[in-house]
Amino acid sequence: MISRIDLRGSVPSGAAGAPGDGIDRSLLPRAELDVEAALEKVRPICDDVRHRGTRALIDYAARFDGCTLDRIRVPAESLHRALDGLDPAVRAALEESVRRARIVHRDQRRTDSTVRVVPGGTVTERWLPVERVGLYVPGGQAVYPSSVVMNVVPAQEAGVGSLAVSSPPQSAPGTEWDGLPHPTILAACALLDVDEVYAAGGAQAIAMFAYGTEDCRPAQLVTGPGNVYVAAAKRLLKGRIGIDAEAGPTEIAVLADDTADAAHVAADLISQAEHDTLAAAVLVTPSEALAGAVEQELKAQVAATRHQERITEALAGRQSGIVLVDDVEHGLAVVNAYAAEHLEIQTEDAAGVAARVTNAGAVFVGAYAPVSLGDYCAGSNHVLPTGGCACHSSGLSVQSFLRGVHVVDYSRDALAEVTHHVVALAEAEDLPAHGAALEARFDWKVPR
Ligand code: HSO
Ligand code: ZN
Repeated sequence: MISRIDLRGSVPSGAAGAPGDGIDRSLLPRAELDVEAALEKVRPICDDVRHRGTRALIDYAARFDGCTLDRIRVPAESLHRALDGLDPAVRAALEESVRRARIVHRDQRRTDSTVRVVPGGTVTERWLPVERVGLYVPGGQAVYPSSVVMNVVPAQEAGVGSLAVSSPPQSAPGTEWDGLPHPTILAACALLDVDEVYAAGGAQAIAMFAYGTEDCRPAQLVTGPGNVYVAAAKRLLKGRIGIDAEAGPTEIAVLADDTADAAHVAADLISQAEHDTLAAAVLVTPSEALAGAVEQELKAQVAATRHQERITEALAGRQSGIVLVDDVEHGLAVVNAYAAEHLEIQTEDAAGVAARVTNAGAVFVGAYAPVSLGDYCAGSNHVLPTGGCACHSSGLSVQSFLRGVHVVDYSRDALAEVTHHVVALAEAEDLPAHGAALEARFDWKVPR
C-alpha cells in the first residue's frame, strides 16, 4: 500500500541548517493539483453569477447540488432550529473548541504603534480589520463545523464588522434541511452568532462574495478551504477580492525516530488520510524498524477503520510515502524541503528538533500533540497552507483579517530637513515634480 522512498546516502548530513538544502524536491511524494485546468471551468460560472446574481446561484444549486431552491439566504429560524437540535455532546465540544481558539486568537491581536523617526516626524502603523468578509465552508463529503470555528473566531477577534458564511446546499428530501447547508454547519454559525448564511457552494459561492448579488453584499476578502473549483475561483477573482490561500488536500508529515510509537504514528497518518483520496500522509524516518512497524500498523488499523477505501487510496497515492533518511538531521532537511501543512515531530528531544523546523503550516511536538488535536481543540488554527506553500504563507490568524496602514505625520521643520534627499532621489529617477512638491512648501529651493 504505502510506498517507500529511500533517500539514504543522498545528502551530506548537517544540511538541515539551510531549509531544504541538498534535497531534490521532485523525489518527495506530492500530488499535483491542476488548478489551471479548473480555471476554464469556473470562469463562465463566475461571469454568470456576476451578471445574473441569485438566479444563477439557484440554477447552480440545481445543477451541482441537486437542490431546488427558492432563495439562497438561510432563514434565521433555520439557524436557531439547527442549534436547538444539535447533539449536546457536539455542542459542548464546539464550545470548548471556540473557547480555546479564542484564547489563542485573542492573543494575536495587534495594537497600533507609533515610531518617532526624527524629531517632529512619526510613522504610526494602524491595524484595521477588513470591513466585510465571506467565509467559505465546504460541504458534500466534508461537513466540517470545526472549519466554521477556525474561520469565524480569528475574523471576530480581528474586529471584522460584517461576516457572512456560505456552504453548499444539501439534498435531504422530505426533511426541513433540504436545500440548506448541513445542519451542523448552521448550528456552528448560530453558536458563533453568525446570522448571515448562504446556501451556495463551489466557485459560485466565491463569485457571490466577490461580485455581490441582490441578497449578498460584496465582501472584501474571502477565506476558507474548498475543492479545486473553489481554489480556481479564488485564483480567478483574486484582486477583485482578497483571498487567504488556495487550500489543497490535507497533508501530514511525521518526522520520527526509534523513540516513536509505531501505532501512534500510523494512527496519525490515517487520521489525515481519512479526509480525501488525495490527502497526503508522509513518514520521514531514519529507522528501518519504525518504518516496518508503521507499515504493519497501517495494515491492521486501516482494516478496522470506517473509511478504509478512501484511506487506502490516499495512502497508496503518489502523494503519500515512507521516506527513509540517514538520520534525524537529514530528516529535518527533508521535512523543511517538503513544507508540510501539518508536521509532527516524534523524535528524541522533540522540542529541540521542532525548534529547527523552518517550513511547516503547523508543528506538533512530541507524543501527545497529534494533528487531530489541532484540527479541533488545541486552540491553534486548522486552516493552513498546503502544497508546499508553507515556505511563504501562514495559516489563518487574526492577522489574515487585518490591514496595516502607515500614517505619516511630519512637521514643517522635519520636512525641511529631509527635502534635499527627496529632491536628489526624485532627480535620479527623473521625477522632478516629486521634489517640487516638497519645495513648494518653502521659500527656497534645493540647489541643482
Ligand atoms: N485536517 C483538516 C482540518 C479538519 N480536520 C477539519 C477535521 N476537520 C485540515 O487542516
Ligand atoms: Zn483533519
